[in-house]
Amino acid sequence: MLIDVVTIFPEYLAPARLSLLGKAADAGIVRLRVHDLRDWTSDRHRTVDDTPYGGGAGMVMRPEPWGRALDDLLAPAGPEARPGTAALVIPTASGELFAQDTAARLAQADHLVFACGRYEGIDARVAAHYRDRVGLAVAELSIGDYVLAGGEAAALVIIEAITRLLPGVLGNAESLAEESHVKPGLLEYPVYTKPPSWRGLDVPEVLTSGHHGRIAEWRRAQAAERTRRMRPDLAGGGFAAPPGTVEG
Ligand code: 6GU
Repeated sequence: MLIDVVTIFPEYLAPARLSLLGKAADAGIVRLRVHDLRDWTSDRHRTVDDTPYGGGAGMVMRPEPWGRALDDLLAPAGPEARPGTAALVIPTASGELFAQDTAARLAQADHLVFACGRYEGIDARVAAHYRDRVGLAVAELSIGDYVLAGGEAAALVIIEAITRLLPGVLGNAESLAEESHVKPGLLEYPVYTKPPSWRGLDVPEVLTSGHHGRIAEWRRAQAAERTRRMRPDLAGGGFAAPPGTVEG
């Protein structure tokens, strides 16, 4: 998978070179390229933003640098041409909520281009152009109900969630199936390792019993209890109010 990230803060993506994604890159499973949006500006000041039409606070990213950058990255000519499926990901607080199923879907693409906006966001014609005129899959994604200063931190989150799903990236394929949010609506059970007693807290007896049936049943019950306690909105078929909801 080729991942291109366009941002006005290329250094922000440095952590993506570490750990899991770093290993995936070394193994040739992922290629990550980070680009400075200002390389596609044409004025002396390398301007990327302007005041919003209709008024209001803050600045909006102008469409022209984005159009030039995305054209270059999405439709390279000659030997750099890429067959296969590409998608444009635009992290934005006003996007669709990013979740495990979104990660699994995006993990099927062979080319992802992330357009990281700053300020009040990117001129809306950019998403419209690539979705409606170019016919590209365009995903405007939010990573949660809070406001970040830009799309870079969200892009890091989304890239990590996607790349760990690629074949060969995780050492243990089983850990993919077991974890929270893969079994829809169920959080992961609590886990323990050595020592058997730590500061007076003992590992639950069932886990050292060697009885695989009882262990599986205990884990199922713990996962259900934890889900009810931590995420009542997920438990019981998803009809409960989400966390933070004030009832009455
Ligand atoms: Cl993707 N971007 C910004 N700026 N804020 C967010 C977000 C994204 N997801 C949640 N808040």
